[in-house]
Amino acid sequence: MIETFKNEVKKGLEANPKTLPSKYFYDKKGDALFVEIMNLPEYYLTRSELDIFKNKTQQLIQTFDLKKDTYFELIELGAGDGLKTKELLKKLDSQNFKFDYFPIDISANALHLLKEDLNTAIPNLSVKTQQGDYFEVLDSLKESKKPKVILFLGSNIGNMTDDLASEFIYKLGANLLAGDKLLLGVDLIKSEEIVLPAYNDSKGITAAFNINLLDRINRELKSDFNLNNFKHQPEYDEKDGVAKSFIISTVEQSVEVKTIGKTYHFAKGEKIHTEISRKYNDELIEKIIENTDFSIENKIMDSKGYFADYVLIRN
Ligand code: AVJ
Repeated sequence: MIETFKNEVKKGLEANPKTLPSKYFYDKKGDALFVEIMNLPEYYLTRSELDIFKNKTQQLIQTFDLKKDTYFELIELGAGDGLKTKELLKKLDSQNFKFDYFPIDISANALHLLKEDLNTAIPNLSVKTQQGDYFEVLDSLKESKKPKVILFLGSNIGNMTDDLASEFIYKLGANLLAGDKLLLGVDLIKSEEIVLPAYNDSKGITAAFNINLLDRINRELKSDFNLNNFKHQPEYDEKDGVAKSFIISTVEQSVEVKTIGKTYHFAKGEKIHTEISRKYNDELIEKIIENTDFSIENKIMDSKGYFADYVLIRN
């Protein structure tokens, strides 16, 4: 784990332009900052998808095309606090659907809290928490042959390049049977005035979230990044629909990473690319699933048209 982290940091800091992988945002402090981000007024994504789960639940359920007398499995990739999913679970439960809910997450702690919360909120519900890697868990669930609905919400796929997203969805399909569904929640392409503030909030929480990556490298890889000499900078281009986050070196400086045994030089104004947050439209989604075994069954949007939950069917 720490070896992979070290190798990826080394590779990123030796690349030109420099990069660091966004998956390393999520240590204990990063998790807490992300929870704060989700509650920011500027971060519309969570509220938009919650609007869908609260007010378009019946449409979602209809598209899943489930029989009330057939057991199915509802599997969530990266369940987190389950805020949105709980709305769906409540409706499925009250309409007497028969199913098990399998929340998958890397964080055992998040899963423990989610299970406790759901046990109180929906006592009847069968919650089978699965800690670990998505594909390892899916592989173990393949055996059951029960109809499956997979949830991948929150525009989490947006951190992947389109090629990686295609590959990811293709691999999901390989773990499913014909007729199974994939609910893919994605942020839609919209104007800079709406998107950019979501990644540059006025309280500086997103900045702290981004810069925490350097703090994590300091702590875990024994480096001496001076956090005062770096700043957060988001960029968004409505034409291609990609939001990017950078860390900018505000002065010329050198930083030693002890466990790598190297010193890295930064020019004044030099950028480290840390994240992409892709925004989508129908054309992009169609392109991404083109070489997978899925097709689009339905697209359900929030009332503002900011966010979409695409229901894909495994052919
Ligand atoms: C969790 C990947 C959906 O890209 O919008 C929030 C992460 N980064 N603010 C996103 C994030 C900066 C978020 N996702």
